[in-house]
Amino acid sequence: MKHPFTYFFLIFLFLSSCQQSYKLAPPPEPYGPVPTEAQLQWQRMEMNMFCHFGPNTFTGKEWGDGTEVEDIFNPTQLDCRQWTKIARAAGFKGIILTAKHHDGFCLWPNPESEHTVAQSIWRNGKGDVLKELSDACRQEGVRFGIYISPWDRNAPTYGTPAYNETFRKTLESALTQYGDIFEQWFDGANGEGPNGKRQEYDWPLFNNTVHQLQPQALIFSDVGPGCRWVGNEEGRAGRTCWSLLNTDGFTPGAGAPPQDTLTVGNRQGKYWIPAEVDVSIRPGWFYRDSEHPKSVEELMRIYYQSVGRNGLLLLNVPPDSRGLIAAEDSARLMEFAAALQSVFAQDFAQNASEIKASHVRGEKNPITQNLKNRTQKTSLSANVQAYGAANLLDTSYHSYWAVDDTVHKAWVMLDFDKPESFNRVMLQEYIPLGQRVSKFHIDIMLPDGKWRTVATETTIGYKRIVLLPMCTTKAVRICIDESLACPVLNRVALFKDELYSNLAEE
Ligand code: FUL
Repeated sequence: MKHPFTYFFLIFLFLSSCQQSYKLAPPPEPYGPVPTEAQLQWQRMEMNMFCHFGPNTFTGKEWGDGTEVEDIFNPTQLDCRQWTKIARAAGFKGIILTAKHHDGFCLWPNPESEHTVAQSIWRNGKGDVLKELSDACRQEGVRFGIYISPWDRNAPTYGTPAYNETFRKTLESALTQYGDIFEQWFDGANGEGPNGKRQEYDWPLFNNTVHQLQPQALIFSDVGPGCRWVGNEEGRAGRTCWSLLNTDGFTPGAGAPPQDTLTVGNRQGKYWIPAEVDVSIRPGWFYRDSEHPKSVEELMRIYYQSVGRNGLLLLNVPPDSRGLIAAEDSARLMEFAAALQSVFAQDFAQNASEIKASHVRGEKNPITQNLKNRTQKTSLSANVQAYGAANLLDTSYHSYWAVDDTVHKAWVMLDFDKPESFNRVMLQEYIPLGQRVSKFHIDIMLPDGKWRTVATETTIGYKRIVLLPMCTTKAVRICIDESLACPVLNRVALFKDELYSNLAEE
């Protein structure tokens, strides 16, 4: 007979193991800077449309010099509903319009300026593009944003302190008449005005005005504070792309951090300022008959290198001089949308029979979750329900796989009954808790049971789509190798791009 102490000891062990699995570990604390609710909503829009429209549409210039006569702006068939319908059908969630480009011409009757639609022949000076587009956006369920260039080659006061106040009033006029604005786009360009002088911009005044009048609007500039320029106009976020940026001591324009820093962001940066990737579907920002839209393949490359690299894609589709998006561009956008649909319609990770995690928050041992009867959750411990790797496969944004705070290296593995083929791996970090992962790799299992590494990458962020050669395998493993705090992921998905399978990480 065993010593009674042995029984006590066994009972104690049993009870403590029960406690281990039934007591829910608290969720991970946020790490570092995190997005505001508005920044999170913005990031989840993923693709927005940019519209460059104004006197340049009629003169064929990229930068008007401010001397253009107002009557040159005369779109014969303006129909903003056509723009918003196309935007929605193509999958864009918002539209940003150049309300005032560097030439100073305002697409709305701005009382602060003598160089606006009100002075033009268009609709006898009664037209207002901001009104028409904001109404069309509301009708179509697309969010509305405004680009206003502080650089003004027409304003007589440009280059004097008085201009900052004129610009503040200009903002006030644009931001108070057209409903909710989701993004205020500030161009950092700072050239000379009509009197040959440059302006010293009062950025705190401009930003405060936006914050006051449209508190939910994100301010875009080279340095944010809502979102940042990605540092190029080629449609390319960094293969490493942090949503964090150090901006103390920097300003938009010439005072911005180097462009490659904007492309990559700052690991452990001080502020959450995610990257926005602005690029034009055409060679220029404004419409020209002689130019043509990019191919679907190029648009897919841009998608993978923007949305697929933790950026938001702002694709410029410039309306023509009729005030319509050209048929060629519209057709190209529909082909692009169809290509995206063909890739992302089927997630092959959903066919997995099991998912195994090296770690699950609050659990001592690796956990395997059978995916065949996922509805039967009752047999799972509270921790596995809350933090298990099966959460990576549901489409609920707020459920995630998490590990203990001390664990910074961990893997998840998907097992299939029969081999699956895929060439795109989509990963998402649960960014409401911060951006954490700084290095990961992907392995596939070879027929002999050995693992082969098919990708080694760095950041994930809101979304990372890794481009692989076509893989056919019965098991795939995502290994987090380095993370600034315990990794927290909310999605793993596997897709097949057969049309543009030649696109690779570069
Ligand atoms: C730049 C401008 O100079 C271009 O004309 C264009 O508007 C682009 C989006 O931003 O800074």
